[in-house]
Amino acid sequence: MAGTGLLGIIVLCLLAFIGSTHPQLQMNFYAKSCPKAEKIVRDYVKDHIPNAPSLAASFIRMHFHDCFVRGCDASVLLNVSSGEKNAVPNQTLRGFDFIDRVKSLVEAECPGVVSCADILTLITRDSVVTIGGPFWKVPTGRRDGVISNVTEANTRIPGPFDNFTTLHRLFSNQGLDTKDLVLLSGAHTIGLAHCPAFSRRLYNSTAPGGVDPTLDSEYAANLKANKCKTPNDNTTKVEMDPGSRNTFDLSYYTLLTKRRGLFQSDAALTRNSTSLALINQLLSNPLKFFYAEFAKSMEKMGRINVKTGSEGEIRKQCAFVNS
Ligand code: HEM
Ligand SMILES: *[C@@H]1O[C@H](CO)[C@@H](O)[C@H](O)[C@H]1NC(C)=O
Ligand SMILES: *[C@@H]1O[C@H](CO)[C@@H](O)[C@H](O)[C@H]1NC(C)=O
Ligand SMILES: *[C@@H]1O[C@H](CO)[C@@H](O)[C@H](O)[C@H]1NC(C)=O
Ligand SMILES: *[C@@H]1O[C@H](CO)[C@@H](O)[C@H](O)[C@H]1NC(C)=O
Ligand SMILES: *[C@@H]1O[C@H](CO)[C@@H](O)[C@H](O)[C@H]1NC(C)=O
Ligand SMILES: *[C@@H]1O[C@H](CO)[C@@H](O)[C@H](O)[C@H]1NC(C)=O
Ligand SMILES: CC(=O)N[C@H]1CO[C@H](CO)[C@@H](O)[C@@H]1O
Repeated sequence: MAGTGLLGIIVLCLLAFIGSTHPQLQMNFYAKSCPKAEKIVRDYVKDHIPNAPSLAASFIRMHFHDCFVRGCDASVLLNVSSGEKNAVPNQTLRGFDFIDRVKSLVEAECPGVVSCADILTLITRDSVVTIGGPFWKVPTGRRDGVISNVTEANTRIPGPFDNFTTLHRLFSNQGLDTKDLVLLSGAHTIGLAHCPAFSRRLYNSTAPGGVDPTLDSEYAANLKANKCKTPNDNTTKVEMDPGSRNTFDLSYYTLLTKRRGLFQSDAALTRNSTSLALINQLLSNPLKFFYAEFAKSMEKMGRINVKTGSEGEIRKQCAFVNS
């Protein structure tokens, strides 16, 4: 009898342990509940991104913004009047309609099963792979949040004028370290930026001529002559990695070492010795080393404060919480 009692206690402890464990993301979480989900996403991306490769940049940035505010829970996709989309850093995001189309296809296959948070994470990875960039594993099982708060987005997402200390603090708040900061910033090897993100470096520095002395003077002159021709041009877009904005290569890091990083936040990465050493390490290794390290940091970012199990919900439409 004593044996049964002990067994009972062990079983109870095990049950309590399982109950208290926060469910983890897992590979192919939808294998039983919606076996075609990941393939539907992948096929749509493979069919459509080649005609719109610049969306890959928008998606990886959107995923980053999502994860930095209340975890990777698709809160960035919500259309609410004071939501994250309204935050300053969000005003230049594109591709919401693309996500809505993928969600509709997945909903048609298995209604109410696959989260928008997972769909955004998968679209991001598949888009980057489609433009020839790195592959990373995307375990799934994220659930969607119901809160999107513009103030939180503005305070948690780093900005282009932030110094190294601030960047380090904002990443550290998310459980990301200096290595993650350097690697994930490498996403600036693709995509575009609007002039207001950097034109104060061209016009508004206290140095003579108004040009930020930490920016290569030839590059600055070129940007002023051909791109951001006035201090308040809000519409012109500039390649962050000129000449290879759809190619996921190492040239972003090369530019940093030539003082041609576009934002103050890019330039800041060369000003801390730990961070600079990481940049040099990436540059002295083959591209596949960067890809492998980038993959690890992306996987880590994709796990930030995820909602799992019974937390949150599975949204029916990515732009709205379920009523
Ligand atoms: C380290 C702090 C970061 C800062 C301060 C920052 C800031 C910015 C800014 C200001 C833009 C230009 C937006 C515009 O004017 O349209 C931008 C673009 C972009 N960012 Fe970042 N970013 C950071 C980190 C990241 C990370 C971690 C990722 C992804 C892993 C990322 C991916 C991108 C991409 C791909 C674009 C181009 C978007 C497009 O072409 O639509 N950034 N970033
Ligand atoms: C959500 O808002 C965006 C613009 O902010 C718009 O393009 C999109 O159509 C809206 N989505 C829905 C489902 O209303
Ligand atoms: C948004 O977040 C801020 C900062 O956490 C908080 O002060 C504010 O009350 C929140 N707004 C809403 C509408 O929840
Ligand atoms: C970095 O920026 C923050 C916020 O603007 C400021 O308080 C801090 O003094 C700056 N740190 C350095 C080392 O410049
Ligand atoms: C330019 O600098 C002045 C004074 O430092 C500041 O008031 C103004 O807001 C700055 N403008 C821009 C676009 O950064
Ligand atoms: C650009 O945006 C700034 C700040 O929102 C505004 O003050 C300025 O008038 C705008 N410039 C143009 C040309 O629209
Ligand atoms: C570089 O940043 C790290 C944080 O990543 C900090 O501990 C270190 O003191 C910084 N080094 C210098 C030289 O500023
Ligand atoms: C893409 C997107 O949703 N952009 C929104 C960002 O915030 C501004 C200001 O509220 C909105 O007008 C945009 O629609």
